[in-house]
Amino acid sequence: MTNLRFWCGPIAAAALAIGTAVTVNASPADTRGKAEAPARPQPNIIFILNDDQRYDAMGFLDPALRTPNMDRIAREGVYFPNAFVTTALCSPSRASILTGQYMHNHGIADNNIKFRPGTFFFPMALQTAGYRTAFIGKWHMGGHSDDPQPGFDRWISFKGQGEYLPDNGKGVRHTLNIDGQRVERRGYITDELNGFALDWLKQQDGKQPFFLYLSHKAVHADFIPADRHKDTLSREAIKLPDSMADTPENYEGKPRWTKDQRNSWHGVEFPYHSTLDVVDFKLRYNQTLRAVDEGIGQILATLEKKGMLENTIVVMMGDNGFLFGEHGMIDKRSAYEESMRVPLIAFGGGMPGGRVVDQIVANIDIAPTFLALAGTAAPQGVRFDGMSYADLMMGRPFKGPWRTSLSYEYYWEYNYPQTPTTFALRGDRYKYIQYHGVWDTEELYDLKADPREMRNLIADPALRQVVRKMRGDLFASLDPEQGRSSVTFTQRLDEGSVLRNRNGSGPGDFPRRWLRDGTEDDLGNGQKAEGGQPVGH
Ligand SMILES: [Ca+2]
Repeated sequence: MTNLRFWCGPIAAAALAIGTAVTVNASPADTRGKAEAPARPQPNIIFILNDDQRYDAMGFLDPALRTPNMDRIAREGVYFPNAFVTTALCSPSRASILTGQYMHNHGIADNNIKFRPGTFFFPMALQTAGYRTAFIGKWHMGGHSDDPQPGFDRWISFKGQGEYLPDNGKGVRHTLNIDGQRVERRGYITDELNGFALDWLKQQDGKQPFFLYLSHKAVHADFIPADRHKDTLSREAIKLPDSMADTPENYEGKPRWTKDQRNSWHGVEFPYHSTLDVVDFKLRYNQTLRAVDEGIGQILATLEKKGMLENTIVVMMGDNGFLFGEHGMIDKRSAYEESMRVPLIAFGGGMPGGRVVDQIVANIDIAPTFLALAGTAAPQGVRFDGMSYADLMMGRPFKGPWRTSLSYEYYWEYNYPQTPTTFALRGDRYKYIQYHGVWDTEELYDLKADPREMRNLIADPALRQVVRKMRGDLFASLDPEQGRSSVTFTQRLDEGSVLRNRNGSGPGDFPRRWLRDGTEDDLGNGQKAEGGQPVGH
C-alpha cells in the first residue's frame, strides 16, 4: 500500500487524478496487520485551506503549475485523489468543514447566511482536549463580519472575501481583525497570513498541543499574484478543455441550463459580464497559487527547524474546485468533477509516507478526522455526517466499512441564477445528478469510461436499475427522516447577475429524447416513459 504509483509521470498521474487508475490502494483490508507505531498522543495539527483550488491544481498533476512544496507533501506524505466537497461554494463548504455536517444540516446555504447561535465547531472540542488553537485567514460565514469566533484562542481574519492587496489603490488601507482589534493590513494577503502563521508557530513551546487553521484567500477570483510571480509560468502550457467549444457534440445529452450558462456571468462567452480571456485567467490563477505553495514550504521548514515535524500533522485541502471552460462554464457550484473535486494531501506526525489513499473522502470528514487524530470526540448531542479517515491517513488498521458514494447538494442563489439547485450522488463508478425547480434532464456518468462527463447515460436502458438505485440512495442519504431535506429559502436582495451577451449563443434545447409529434403511444408522464406507472395529473 505504500508504493508511489502516482509518482510515475504526468500521464499516469493525470489518469489517477481523474479516477481511471486501476490499482486499488489502501483499501480497508490492505491496511490490516501493517500498522505503524501508534500515533503519539495529541499530535499538533496544521490545516491549510486554499480557496477554489481545484483537484488538479498542483504541479505533479499539471505541468503548467509550479508547486514544489505541495508536490513534496504528496510524494513524501499521503495523497487523497478522491477528495470532494459536498457543496462547491465557499461558505457552505467551509461550514461543512467546521461542523462535519451537510449544508442542509448546518444551514449555511449560501455566502450570506449566518450560523445558528450555538453551532458546534470542531476546534471547540480541541480546546477542551487541551489544544491551543488559532484561526488565521478567510472565515466568510456569518454576514459581513470578521469578529472572533468560538473555538479559537488566536484570531486573525477579515470581512467577507478579503482583498489581495493591502490598500484600495487610493491610500485607504484594508484591515484585519486581530483578537478583536482593528489592525491595518501591511502586505500581499497570502504572505501576510502566512507570516502570522509562522509567528504563531514559532511561539509554540511544546508544552501544549496546537491546532492551526490557516485559511487562505488565494486562489479566489479575481486572482492577483504576488509581484514576484507576475511574469512567471507559461501561458502556452495551459490547455483549455475540449468541452469548452460550442458544438452539438459537446451539448448532446447535456442539461439545458448548461447551454444557457454559457452566455452568462458564469459562462465562457460573458465571464463575469466581461471580455475576460480564459487562458489569461488561468495563468493568473496559476501564478497566484505560487505564494500559497511558498508559504507551505516555509511552514514545513519552520517545523523541521523546531524539530516538530514528527509530532505535527499538516493537511492541505481546497474548499471547492473551479471550472476553467469545462462544458462552457467558469467558476464552481455545479456537481461536475472540476467543481466538486478538491486537492487533499497530508504529511508529518509520523504517518508512513509515499502513499495514495483511494477512498472517497470529503469536507464533512475533516471535523471527525481531526478530533480522532487528537484522541478526542465531539460532545454529546453533536452529530457528524462525515467519517473519520484518521486511520487511513496514519496507515493504521482500519475498521471498515468505508462509504462507497458521497452526496452533493447546491442551492440556487438569486445573485447567480445560472446554476440550478443540484443534488448528486458520486460513487466510485457512476455519478448521478438531479436538478430541483427547473424543467431539465437528470444526468448519469460512467466516470471510469468517461471521466470528463461528456456522455450522459441517463436514458440508457441498460442502466435503468443503476439510475433507480442512485435516485433512492441519494434521497436516503440526505436524511429526509429528520425532515431537514427541504430546499432552503434565501432572501433576494436584487435582480442578480442576469445579463447576457446580445451577440452570444442562444438558450439551450430540451433533450431530443423528449421530443414527440403527439401521436406516439408513450405520451403519459415520465413514469410511463420509463416503464413505471403514471401517478396522475
Ligand atoms: Ca471557495
